[in-house]
Amino acid sequence: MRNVSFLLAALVACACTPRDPSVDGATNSARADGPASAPNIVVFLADDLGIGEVGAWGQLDLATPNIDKLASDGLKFTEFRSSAAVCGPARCSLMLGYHNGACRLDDNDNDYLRAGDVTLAERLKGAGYATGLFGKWGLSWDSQPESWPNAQGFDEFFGYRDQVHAHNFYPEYLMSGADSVRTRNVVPGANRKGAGRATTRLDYAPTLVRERAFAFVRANRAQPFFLYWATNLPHINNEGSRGGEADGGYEVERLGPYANKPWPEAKQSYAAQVHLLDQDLGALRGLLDSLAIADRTLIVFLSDNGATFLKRGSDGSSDIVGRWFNGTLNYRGFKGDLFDGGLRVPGIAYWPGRTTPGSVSNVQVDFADLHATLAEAAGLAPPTDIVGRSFLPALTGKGTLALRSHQVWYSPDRNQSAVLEGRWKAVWVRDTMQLFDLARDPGERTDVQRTEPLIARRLDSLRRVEDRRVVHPVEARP
Ligand SMILES: [Ca+2]
Repeated sequence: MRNVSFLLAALVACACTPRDPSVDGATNSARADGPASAPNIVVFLADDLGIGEVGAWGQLDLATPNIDKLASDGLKFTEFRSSAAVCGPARCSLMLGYHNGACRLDDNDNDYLRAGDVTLAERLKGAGYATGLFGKWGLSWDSQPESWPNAQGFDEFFGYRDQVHAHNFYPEYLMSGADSVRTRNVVPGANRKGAGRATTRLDYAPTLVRERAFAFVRANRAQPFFLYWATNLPHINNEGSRGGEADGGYEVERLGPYANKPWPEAKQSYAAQVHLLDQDLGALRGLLDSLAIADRTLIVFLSDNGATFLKRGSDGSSDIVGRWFNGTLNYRGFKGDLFDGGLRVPGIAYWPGRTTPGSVSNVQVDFADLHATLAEAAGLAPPTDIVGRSFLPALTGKGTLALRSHQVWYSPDRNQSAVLEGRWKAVWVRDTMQLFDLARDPGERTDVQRTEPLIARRLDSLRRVEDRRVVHPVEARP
């Protein structure tokens, strides 16, 4: 009898062990009152927007009234960092909840998501959400259908599967699910990923993406939805910038409020892209209001990395775009760097009735933590099988924060790594460490290893532990 009981217990234990956390974990831990009480979740992710380019962070030359309004209605983060200094790995961390070294991709396009990976979309789908991705994915290879958005938890997808394709604002096609949808644009000499510079420009991709995102919201107004709006604004069209065109690769239909500014056209065009991004956010909030669902919708606004370093100037200048509007707020470095100029992003959360209007939080969090937070906001138990930790109490003021003790970053492209633990940040360039006291030196100018040897040793050992999780070790690279 004892043996039978033991066997029965073992069988029950086996039946309860989640094989696929995206389904079982979600079902087991969904709130008792079901998904009907769960908020809609919107992640509005800008592409290469610098923290200093937003009015809520002090910008005066660019107007971002809708982003600013979101911040004054909700919660503004002063220490939100991306999980990576470039697009792909940042998005990977949001989807999988790992730091970028432990994610599939620790650089753009150097890997792709696998069927067994559990994305945020899969978790939310398991909690009863309709899931839609509109804009840029960047986590797949075209040859690997298991990595495509619809195989990674998204019911609907419209936009760019490939991040290089997303450089092009007037592409000849966009992806709708697994299908290619032709536009009226003509891009002579487009590369195999659809990148290039259009000569016939009739269909502006951000407009098409917005229309599909809005259709998704309207169609799912009566049930919880997860809208991941990953716009490619205000990224540059890298290929489009190489011919010395006046817009510098910042492709807009019109210069809007910046047409009469005494700036080079490239700078005007970039400003107009930021304007469009801001308008899109405002239009989304208008739609949520008109559908009477704004009060049950959590909106998170972010950029995917720091202000860009790209040098573009139609006048032959070698401007760094991130300097046009002090996009890094004088933090050190730009996109691509693991100094704070590459990592700090404008982060805002607005959840009516939960976040306090006009509040500010200094929690040190990143995209992996957002993954855990949004899962918990959806009513799921905060995932424990990832690196990220939920900061939901920072949004709601309820519960106890249990954040990670430290954060870590890897940039194989630049041969950099970094660890942040409270006020202390270590950055390695190749194998050489620099240690900074961000409380005294937020610009990361003064190496304090000599006066703080114990802290240097501790951060070094923290990174060595994290090194063991890295998917693509530096030593293995050609
Ligand atoms: Ca980016």
